[in-house]
Amino acid sequence: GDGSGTAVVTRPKAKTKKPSLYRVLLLNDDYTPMEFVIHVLERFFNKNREDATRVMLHVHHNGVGECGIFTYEVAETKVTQVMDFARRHQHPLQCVMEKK
Ligand code: TYC
Repeated sequence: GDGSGTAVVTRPKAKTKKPSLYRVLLLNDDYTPMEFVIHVLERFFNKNREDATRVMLHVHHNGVGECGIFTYEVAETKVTQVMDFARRHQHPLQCVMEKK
């Protein structure tokens, strides 16, 4: 039923394949300002300041960290946006994607 008390007839549905997922990662470097990385995480990955700071510090201390998990097309768009933004600001920040 649908919770409304009415009878709802359902049929088995041919299930389509789930899309492959990709992890988008930021890489540490010695030159990109911490504040710039926080801004990138807020702007392109919709993180609040607290989460953005946590991810940035994780990358700073561990060399790499996850920004999010997306379908291929979205992940590719994020990587391109971040790389273009970093280059425009003349920072060496690297953003990559990997299959989950
Ligand atoms: N290591 C940089 C610094 O000390 C900060 C930084 C953090 C750079 C994360 C890149 O993905 C990065 N200014």
